[in-house]
Amino acid sequence: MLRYTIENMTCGHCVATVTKAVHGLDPSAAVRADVAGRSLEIDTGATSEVVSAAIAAAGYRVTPV
Ligand SMILES: [Cu+2]
Repeated sequence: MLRYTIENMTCGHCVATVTKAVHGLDPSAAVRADVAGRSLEIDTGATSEVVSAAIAAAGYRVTPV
C-alpha cells in the first residue's frame, strides 16, 4: 500500500481528479482518500515514484508518507 499527503486536495472534486490520475496508470487500483486529513492510500502494483508523478502532473502537491 502506498500512502501520501496531498496538501491541496481540498474537496471531492480533487479526490475525483487524483483518483482518475491513479486509474490512468492502474485501472484496478483501490484509492482511499481522507480530504480532512489530506491523506491518500492506494493499493496498486505501480511504483510509488510513478504514482506520485501522475498525481503531481494532475496539479497536486504530493508527498510520500
Ligand atoms: Cu477540490
